[in-house]
Amino acid sequence: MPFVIKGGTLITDTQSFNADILIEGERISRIEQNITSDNQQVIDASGKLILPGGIDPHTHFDLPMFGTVSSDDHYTGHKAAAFGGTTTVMDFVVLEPQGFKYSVELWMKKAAKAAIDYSFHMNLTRFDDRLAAEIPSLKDLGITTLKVFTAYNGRLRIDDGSIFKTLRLAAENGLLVMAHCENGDVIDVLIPEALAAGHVTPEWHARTRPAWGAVESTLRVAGMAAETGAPVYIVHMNVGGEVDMVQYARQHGARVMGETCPQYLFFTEADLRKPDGAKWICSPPMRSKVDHQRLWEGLSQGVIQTLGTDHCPFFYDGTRSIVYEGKQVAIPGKELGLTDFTKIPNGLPGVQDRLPIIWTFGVGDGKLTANQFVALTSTNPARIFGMYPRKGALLPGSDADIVIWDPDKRVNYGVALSHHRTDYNLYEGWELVGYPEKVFLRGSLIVDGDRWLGKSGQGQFLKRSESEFV
Ligand code: DUC
Ligand code: ZN
Ligand code: ZN
Repeated sequence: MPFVIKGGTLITDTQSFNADILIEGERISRIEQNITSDNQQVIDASGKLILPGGIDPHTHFDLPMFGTVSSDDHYTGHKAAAFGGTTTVMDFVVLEPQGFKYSVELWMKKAAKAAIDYSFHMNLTRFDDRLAAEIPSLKDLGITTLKVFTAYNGRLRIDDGSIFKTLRLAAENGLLVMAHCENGDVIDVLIPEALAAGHVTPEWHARTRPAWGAVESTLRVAGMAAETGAPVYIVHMNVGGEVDMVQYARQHGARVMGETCPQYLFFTEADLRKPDGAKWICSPPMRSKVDHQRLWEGLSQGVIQTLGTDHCPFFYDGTRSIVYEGKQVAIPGKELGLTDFTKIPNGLPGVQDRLPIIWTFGVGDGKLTANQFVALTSTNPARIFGMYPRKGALLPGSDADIVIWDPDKRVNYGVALSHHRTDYNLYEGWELVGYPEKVFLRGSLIVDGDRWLGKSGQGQFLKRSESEFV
């Protein structure tokens, strides 16, 4: 049944204005002043903001790692995302020996329980002529992005020559390459040295993954992108110097874009030295306050285009169960590396936290405008990943993925409010101002305050078009 959201202030990537929104079926059908509502249900949004549903371009649900698995699957992670105002997520497909099609089908099966809309990126963790020949066929599967790694030698990394060839193929076929930038060779010298010297605590995770490696690797990949004319997207930027490199590349005409994640704006290497430092272990690691400042500048100056999460949660103590949807759940987690930091599963929860945290400390603290917030968390990801204007927009014809946002709502955030299937939250006890009130996925109300109305299987796979350079 059609319904009208009345009296709210619409926030897009470029404008803020008062209007009513008529939703018919799964789409927005009209956006106008004073839509009459004779037979329609009315939702009063006076005093509230209306945002396009968040798009998280970087998640890892149900990802096997170090003998365990990330503790949110494609249902629990989607549910958490929705509670934070995110209605589309993009997950990374593990490349199996059988090739792209097989790997994507496997990930599709895992994602059959989806509760919000989703799409995939393909990890390119091997490179040979046969696989290279298959790359153009990814578009037929609705996947227009490939992720490459300059670290994790012998596991996920492909060499620079193969990255260069991939960029060339991407330029020819309208695909976008995403790059995880660290220096794998240096890391592989430092880790065994640290272990041999008896350095086994979490802080050594950061000390063996130097910031300079991320900076030079970002420039290396940007340089190859410039040579080939391909666009490239640097994932999880964590060092201020990466912002400088992306800025340099863009100033010189290279089509380089980038993402950072909330954890890189708030936490430092010092968090790894806490007694529960394992909670902060992710790759790349947290850096310093100077880096936070440059990353915030990059966001506000348009050098960085998106805010993702790299959501990849593990239990802090997977020997103790939590109650999730009425059932006891325990999944081995960070305790696997109690005596060796290299065995701590890498990753953090964050898919629900992203919008409320960035609203409070980005918009609330005056670092970002509300329009930049929407651009970074929804519209730019939709454009960059070929989903605009179906997603990321408040326009007639767009999917009615809508968040009614209460800018005055105060919450004491943490694990009690979070729906991530894990036993901790990085923002425990933080005071937030601004929170989602209602969340709609293609016109259906899936979150109403603290009530979950969404369903497993309701999320749709999104076949994507070519990337836009933003
Ligand atoms: N980094 C993490 O910390 N976890 C999953 C994948 C990644 O790149
Ligand atoms: Zn990565
Ligand atoms: Zn990742």
